[in-house]
Amino acid sequence: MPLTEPAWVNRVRAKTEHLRVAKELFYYPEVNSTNVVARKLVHQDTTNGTVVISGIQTAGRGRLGREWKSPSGGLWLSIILYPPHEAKDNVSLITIAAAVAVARTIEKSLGIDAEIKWPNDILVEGAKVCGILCELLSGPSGWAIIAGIGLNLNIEPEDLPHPERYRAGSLKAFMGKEISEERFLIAFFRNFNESYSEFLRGDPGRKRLLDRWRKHAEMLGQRITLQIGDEQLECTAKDVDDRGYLVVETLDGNTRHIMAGDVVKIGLIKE
Ligand code: BT5
Repeated sequence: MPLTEPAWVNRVRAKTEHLRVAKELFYYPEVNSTNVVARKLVHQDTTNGTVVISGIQTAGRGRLGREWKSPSGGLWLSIILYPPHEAKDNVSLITIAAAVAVARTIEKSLGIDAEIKWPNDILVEGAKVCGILCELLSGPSGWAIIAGIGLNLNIEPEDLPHPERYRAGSLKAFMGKEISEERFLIAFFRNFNESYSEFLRGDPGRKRLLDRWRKHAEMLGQRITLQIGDEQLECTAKDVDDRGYLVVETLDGNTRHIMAGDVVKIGLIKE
């Protein structure tokens, strides 16, 4: 156990040991990427639901090799899951489960509205406060999914990146005060546990999960642009299907189901 572990980590452990997730929780003051540490733990056959948290990431990763800025004050964590079946086909649904858990935690614990932008962004007032990176890998006990979650909890605005595509935001700035990591994490793990349990319940559970997702997805019904490889697609976001793919209607009236992994960039067209 690192000596530099903050006292709240043990208090979180005490409240999560009965859950499917975060029974086992490893805290590091600094790592390159919690997803990379989680990958090593999968190869050591760590238990289902194990969580890795780090105070700082020196090489945090986003989708498609993009950088994820991870200064101190954020919550950088990875959850290791061994879904019992069809893990390979369900990475998108785990992203949906994680997004629902983050959005519900922000709304229920902090009392502020959170929007989910498919596939993996959580926004508050249009600013990205959380990004999710789910990765699939094969370990000694079969397929594993690593759900990497980056939350700008108590980050100072000057430490946030300023991407040209959208704004980044810190939850502390929206609250106007420091947020308790302990309380936020306990609530998040409970919500994730609930979302993941719905996912495991099969069709009825997944339907409830997708309905919750829809409630936070302000983009539904809006005109959007998608960059899929070299293709630029202008369309209307209609829904998310039972695999977690985005259902869109193209300008010529056709319906397409889009897989997150194929999308390089997604933008909202303001009308
Ligand atoms: C994501 O990628 O949004 C997924 C981010 C996942 C991060 C977690 S932290 C724990 C775990 N360990 C890791 O190494 N990763 C996961 P993407 O949609 O590709 O967004 C990346 C883009 O978001 C970058 O190109 C920047 O423009 C922007 N960005 C970088 N850092 C940010 C931050 N802290 N807050 C908001 N936006 C950020």
